[in-house]
Amino acid sequence: MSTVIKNGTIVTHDLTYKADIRIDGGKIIEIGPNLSGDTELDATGAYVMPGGIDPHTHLEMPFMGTYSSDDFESGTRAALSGGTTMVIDFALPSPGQGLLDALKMWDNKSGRAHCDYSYHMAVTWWSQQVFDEMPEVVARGITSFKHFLAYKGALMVNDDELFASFQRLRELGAIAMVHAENGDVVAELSARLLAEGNTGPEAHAYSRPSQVEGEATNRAIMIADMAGVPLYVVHTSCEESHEAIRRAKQAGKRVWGEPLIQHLTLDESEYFHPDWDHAARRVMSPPFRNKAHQDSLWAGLASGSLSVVATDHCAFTTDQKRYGVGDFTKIPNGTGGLEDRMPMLWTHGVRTGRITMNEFVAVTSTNVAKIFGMYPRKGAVAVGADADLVVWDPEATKTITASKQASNIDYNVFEGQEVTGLPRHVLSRGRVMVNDGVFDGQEGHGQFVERCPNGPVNQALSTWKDLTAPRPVQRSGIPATGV
Ligand code: DUC
Ligand code: ZN
Ligand code: ZN
Ligand code: ZN
Repeated sequence: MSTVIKNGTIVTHDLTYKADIRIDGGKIIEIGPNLSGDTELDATGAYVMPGGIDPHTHLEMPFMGTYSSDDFESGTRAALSGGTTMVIDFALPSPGQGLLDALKMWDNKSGRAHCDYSYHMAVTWWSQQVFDEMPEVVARGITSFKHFLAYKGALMVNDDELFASFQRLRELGAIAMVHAENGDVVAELSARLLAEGNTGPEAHAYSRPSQVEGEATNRAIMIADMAGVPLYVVHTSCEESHEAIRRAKQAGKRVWGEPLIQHLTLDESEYFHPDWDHAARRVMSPPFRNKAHQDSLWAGLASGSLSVVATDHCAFTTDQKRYGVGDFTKIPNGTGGLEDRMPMLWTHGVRTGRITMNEFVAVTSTNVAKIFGMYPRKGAVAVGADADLVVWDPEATKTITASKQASNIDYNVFEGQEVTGLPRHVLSRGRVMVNDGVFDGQEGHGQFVERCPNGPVNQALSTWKDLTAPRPVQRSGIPATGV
């Protein structure tokens, strides 16, 4: 029983051409002219692209005294509704908890997913146990490990721990990831702001200036260089961080930056909105920035110095945001975006001419698959690849509104935005999950995707010297006698 997508224009990260696609057994089995199948999906006037992959979500995650309110069911329903066919979520051990124990917790939640998924493992503390459990995590196909340089006293790791973890990852052929903000400075600025009576959501932005991100990004890049591990910097939001990544790339280091659709399209003025709820709903880390930083991020996507557009989808209801009334440091950090990433990037990126269609595919899908060791099974329109596809209608429009979203929260940070470019059909391993714009998913259809270590791009940095190799001893430590 094959399915054929007919009359569309295929758009990949490097090619645009007219052809039909035949799918069977969840895979693409043929690409060519005039195909027919048992079921046909019409792609007239549409583009057929690899489904989006969002490498940065936090579904049902315990955080800041509560749980993010989208779980694997609502989160992946939101993803598919917007043309995203895979998510990589963060398995987050609480400090003191083993990595394998955290993985069990994530396995218990992810069974409800509509689309395929993987995890990154977070390293929220450092110990012999964490060191010992890392190989088994990699053996399970989880080949990327995230470190928080912020959230002091909770998730933050110090530089000695970071260096130890990075060296271990290099041995295992895994990728290091960082949330790059200087947690010590953020803690200091936050305490000062609160003492001055600056308790509202705008103080969240004051407490995390772009310098804290630039400093931490550069520090992580240098430590990764000394450890010899490739580095992926999540939610790159500012020029200082982008500059550090550009410089590293120019020096031949394997470092990638990931702007979020929120940072590309929303700015810091949101925090000065007179309505407390409006501002608090947009509190996330790093905070939204000014137009100059946004321009820097768009330039990075066009030039290739930034590689991926993600969401950091970590949604909290207004009631949850209100935990922080009177103390901005208690507002749960996070915003949603899973359903809106692709239409927002198409509208503000492709339709404005800032990026091409092929670059759109690269930054929403193919680059993610390549960096995280699952290309060409994912992120490709090619014979043998999983049939995770989106039939994209470039002229379809809607106004984004919380009342029609899949996400389990009562607002949307993009409320009222008109978008042009929407999925007509979305397929997950060949099963049609969105049909003519209507969601028709299947809870539990999603499968865990094992990823490869030592993928083609996962090599040590070009400047790497093996710091663990013995160093020559030049002379004894004792001065010669008679001097
Ligand atoms: N930033 C957020 O805003 N939410 C989740 C975690 C993070 O780093
Ligand atoms: Zn983060
Ligand atoms: Zn995150
Ligand atoms: Zn099937």
